[in-house]
Amino acid sequence: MFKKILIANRGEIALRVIIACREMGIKTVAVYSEADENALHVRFADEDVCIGPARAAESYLSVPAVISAAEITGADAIHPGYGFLSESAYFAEVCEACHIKFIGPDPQVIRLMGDKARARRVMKKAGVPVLPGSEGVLDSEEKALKVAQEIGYPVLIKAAAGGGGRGMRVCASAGDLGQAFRTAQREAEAAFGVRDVYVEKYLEAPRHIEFQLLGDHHGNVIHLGERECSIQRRHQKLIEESPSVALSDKMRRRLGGVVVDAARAVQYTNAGTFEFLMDRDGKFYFLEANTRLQVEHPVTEMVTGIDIVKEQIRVAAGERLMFKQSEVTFSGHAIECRINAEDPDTFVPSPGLIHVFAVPGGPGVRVDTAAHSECTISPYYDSMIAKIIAHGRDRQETIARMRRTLEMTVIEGIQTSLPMHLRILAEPDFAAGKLSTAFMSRFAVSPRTRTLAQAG
Ligand code: MV4
Repeated sequence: MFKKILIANRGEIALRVIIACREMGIKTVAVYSEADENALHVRFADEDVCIGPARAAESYLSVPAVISAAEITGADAIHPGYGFLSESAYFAEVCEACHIKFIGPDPQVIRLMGDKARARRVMKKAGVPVLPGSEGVLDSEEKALKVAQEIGYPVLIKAAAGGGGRGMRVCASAGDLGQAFRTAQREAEAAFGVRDVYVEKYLEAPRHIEFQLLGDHHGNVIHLGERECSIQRRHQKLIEESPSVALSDKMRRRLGGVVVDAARAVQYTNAGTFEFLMDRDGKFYFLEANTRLQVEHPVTEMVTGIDIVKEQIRVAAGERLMFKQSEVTFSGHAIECRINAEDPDTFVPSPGLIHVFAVPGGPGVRVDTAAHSECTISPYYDSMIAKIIAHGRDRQETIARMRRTLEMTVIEGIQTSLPMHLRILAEPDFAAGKLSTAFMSRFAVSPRTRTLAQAG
């Protein structure tokens, strides 16, 4: 087992990894930018190294800075958390070359899943259902037109290097395909430096459901069920839950088996998430795979009782998964609300000093946060302040638990998305489990109050 792990991240996820390491008796190294000198991840790590200025490009995203910190402190592994370097195949390769274990899948698997068109092709071959679409990337409008003709409109043009909603263009008819194709290529080039795009049938208002996977280096792969993440706006998830009301036990077993087989086929190791869209007929289509620990992993931990971060560390060290599929059981229901520092009406980020921060605990409540009273939410990083996770016997009890927790949460000094979460939880459609990626459009900001920052 590792003796010392460097955490190449900040905020709540850095704390989450430190928590797992402490319980496993592993020493920790925090890295931090000049903006994070007083952050809790620095306080709770056994050692800490300042790796650069506030700008992430010069600190948390700097491969030489992070690797140097690991070498200086003698860390034998790096946990990348989410965001930053977590899905960089290059970073994983550099770690390997430096004999530092990267706690995540192998670089080849990260690279495969990073190319969405290739991932789609490989998953289809492995028996995972995908949406009708192109076989791979399309190098001309003519070819795109031909595919669109075959699968029928509307279609979605997606960047092969994209994901998370960046570089996508909906196209309603042949008349606007040329324009959409060229725009998508240009946006892909600008955002990722790669202009490759592919085409898929466009699904209107689907559910977004993802499966959590774990794999070890002994050929074992298991799934930990699904999370429903349909409540999002602008590709930022706001609320996640497990299980999804849209899945029966039978469907979970069936689809879980399909995902596990596909992961085995690509020799997937460590933690991963396979994202699906579900249409109104209950049919599932693979979207993309995320090769990192995800923000919403706690809802899965709450219903399975499995510590995903500890399993990541164990399998990276070459150990076997602690659980067989038959030992994975699901208990109750869990919901996570991501509390952001933002104006609850306009969604504009609201960084600054938090004077008072208090979240009641109580039965079935977990709070993952690096915030505290008199802490500062920096404008340099993402605006998530805390994840509040409620677990209950069933969905109804969980919702009641979440509502009482949010009502009794005090965050003073900055604006937060707490009121928005309470509005969502009060929606009859939410209580009824009638969710889709279009759910949040009912809270649309009127064009008059929209700011320039939001207009994109
Ligand atoms: C889609 C889609 C509809 N049809 N693909 C958005 C993020 C990226 N992972 C893929 N996304 C979508 N792909 C087809 N063929 C709708 C979305 C989508 C979405 C997906 C998941 C969660 C929220 C979303 C919000 C808007 C659009």
